[in-house]
Amino acid sequence: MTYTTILVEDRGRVGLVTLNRPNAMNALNRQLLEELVQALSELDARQEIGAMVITGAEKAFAAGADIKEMVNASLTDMLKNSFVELFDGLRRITKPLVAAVSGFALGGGCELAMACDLVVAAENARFGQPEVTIGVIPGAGGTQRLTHAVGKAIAMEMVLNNRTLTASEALQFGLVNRVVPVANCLEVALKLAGELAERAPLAVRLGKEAINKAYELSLTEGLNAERHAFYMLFASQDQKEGMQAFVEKRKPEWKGK
Ligand code: CO8
Repeated sequence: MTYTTILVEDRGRVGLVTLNRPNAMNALNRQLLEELVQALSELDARQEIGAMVITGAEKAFAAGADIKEMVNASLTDMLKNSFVELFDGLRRITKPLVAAVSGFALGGGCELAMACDLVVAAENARFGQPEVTIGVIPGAGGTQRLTHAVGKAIAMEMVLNNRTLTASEALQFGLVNRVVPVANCLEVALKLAGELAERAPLAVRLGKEAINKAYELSLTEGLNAERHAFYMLFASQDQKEGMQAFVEKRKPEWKGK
């Protein structure tokens, strides 16, 4: 499959997807979102790939949904043809997604970073939900995932008053995993994703699923789901291999089975 708005390459066992609309600050239009979800789904299906990294450019990870594409949209257009639903495709990705964020992560760009499982931020990263400045609100998680991540007080400031967070504030508020110099951002994200790709694939998949359930379920339901996933792994060869390798003091060899 050839893409025009993203670049896709293998970096060892990591699939790297680079948003590539340099003239539009990587604004997320329909085509980009379609290509992104398609590329990630293809990488997700490949056994030799264990994790994916999504990155942008040094100046902009992504400056939001494409305003020029939405400017004349009617309510009916948004309901019937909206590209915003494409975002849900990200939730179907089973392997870990690591965002490497440099520069602006605004609006849909911030939402894209938050839809990833881990975020490595460059020191120049800026996170914001500026939709209020163009007469709308976030539409792909910016009131939900953001509030879970940073809490009500900061989320209110960001969504209602366009407060942007620096990389170190984002780290302090729990929005990102680590902050690194701009020049190392992609390298650190690839290393992190490479480590995840070397771990027991079924355990990583079920761990991701279980953590995401914490957003949706009560504690009792969540603990039950976690316990069932834990038990389920005892049907895998990797559980036998992992525990046996520990007992034999050797490195496990994962099969993903
Ligand atoms: N959409 C379309 N084009 C954009 C966008 C955007 N979001 N952001 C930047 N561009 C374009 C500019 O129009 C400009 O194009 P041109 O050269 O043709 O005029 C080019 O990118 C470079 O941008 P600037 O000249 O503005 O660059 P600056 O360095 O001066 O400023 C900023 C950079 C601060 C990032 C500025 O471009 C900006 O404020 N951008 C808009 C940010 C914004 O409001 N984002 C929210 C958009 S709405 C949204 O995301 C809703 C999410 C809903 C769900 C998402 C599903 C995907």
